[in-house]
Amino acid sequence: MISNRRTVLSAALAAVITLSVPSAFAAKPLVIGFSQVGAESEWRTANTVSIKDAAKKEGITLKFADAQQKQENQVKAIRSFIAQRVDVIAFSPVVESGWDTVLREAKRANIPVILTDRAVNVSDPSLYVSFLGSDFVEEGRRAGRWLVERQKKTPDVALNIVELQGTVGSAPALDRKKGFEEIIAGNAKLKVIRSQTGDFTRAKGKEVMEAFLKAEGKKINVLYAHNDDMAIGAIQAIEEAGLKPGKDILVISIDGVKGAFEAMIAGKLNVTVECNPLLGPQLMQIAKDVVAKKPVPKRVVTQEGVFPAEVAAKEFPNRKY
Ligand code: GYE
Repeated sequence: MISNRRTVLSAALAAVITLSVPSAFAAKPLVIGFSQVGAESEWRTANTVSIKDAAKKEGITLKFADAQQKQENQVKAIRSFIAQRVDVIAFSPVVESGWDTVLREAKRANIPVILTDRAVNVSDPSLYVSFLGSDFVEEGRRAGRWLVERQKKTPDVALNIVELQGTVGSAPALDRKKGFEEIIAGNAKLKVIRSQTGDFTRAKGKEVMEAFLKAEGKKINVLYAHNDDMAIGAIQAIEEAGLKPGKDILVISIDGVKGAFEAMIAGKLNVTVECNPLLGPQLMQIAKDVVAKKPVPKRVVTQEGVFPAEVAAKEFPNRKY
């Protein structure tokens, strides 16, 4: 009798275990805490949509925090993700430095960190598992190479360049400046006469271009903007000053958003160097692999092209952002 009851009990227990254990694992969705830079540009908007859509598609719970372009907000968001014990922390660091402390806290809590889009400058590379994003130095070089080629059409004319930099201390601003300078260095006909930040926004791009025009007037032959939004803002300033963007002043920018293609079709922008914001699907894959303890690459570089105004109308229907 007693042994019979035991058999029944243990059979019931086994049934509970077999039923509950696998389903408990299967039901637990992956939780990612993501700290986004902000909503400063068309690029950023496309990046946010890509990340949210990819998480949804994969059934991943995404805790999304917008830092409004402030590092302190990102640090707070990361600390709150640690407190909530998310499975993975991902973020696009607004600036390169100042991350050691908070990333050490994440490491101590055993939460893997994935960098998307922008790099950090940390003493210990084990503070993050992977960095997914573009090669910004190469983007700067591509912008420079376009100008060097263009200059060959008028070899005797010296070109005065003004530069609109991205957010001070951000990886894309530092690297796009560096890559561009590397290519134009040694070319006596190409000279940057003014360089200032426009914080990657249209409003700031316009404002700073107005100041450049006030100071240098018709001396300016070329504008190199670290993103399309600043170029689009600056184009407005150029027009308001009675000049023709794309003709009186050559305009070069980076990102390849739809707004840039429209400006090229209108003849106001000469070239955009592509920077792909659609990082969501790759980010989710890396996060899943990390949690599954699969090896992940330390660096994943996005593939990109260059689009001069001549191909803009043909390419426009293919653009996804
Ligand atoms: O180029 C700019 C955005 O980090 C690559 O940030 C990104 C840059 C992008 O605001 O438009």
